[in-house]
Amino acid sequence: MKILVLHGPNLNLLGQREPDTYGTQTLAGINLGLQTVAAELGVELEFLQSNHEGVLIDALHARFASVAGVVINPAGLTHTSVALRDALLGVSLPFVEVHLSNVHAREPFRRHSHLSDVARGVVCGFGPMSYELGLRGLVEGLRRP
Ligand code: CA2
Repeated sequence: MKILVLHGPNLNLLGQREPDTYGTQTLAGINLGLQTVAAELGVELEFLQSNHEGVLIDALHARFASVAGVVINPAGLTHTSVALRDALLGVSLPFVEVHLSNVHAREPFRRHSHLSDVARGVVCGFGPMSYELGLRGLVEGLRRP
């Protein structure tokens, strides 16, 4: 089983800026931690980070036939992107939305997500562990008969 892990805009800066909000872990470190969980679960991961909405959408179009589901941190696109929502619905892939920070404890505009109501699940506020919990939840759900 292959899972696509998508990281949205600015997450390439992790570990270099705003450690009080997003922690000190780099994106490479998060991906490495996810690889350990994936090995335990017996699944394969494919990673992509992009600062461009269209690149993320193109990746969904290109990969939907070869992956079983998606773990996505849509970053700022969470709160703005109808196009990303349409793409996730369009490819009919089960996905989990994850956030490092607790978006409900921050500015009011972060409380709305264009994706949450069509996600299998949403995990936020646990730092890099949000991704790991999201991956575990997604795979467990996909394996349930
Ligand atoms: O908490 C999260 O994971 C977010 O998805 C992060 C987004 C933010 O817009 C969402 O509301 C919540 C921002 C990602 C920006 O990442 C940075 C990392 C380091 C330095 C600056 C930005």
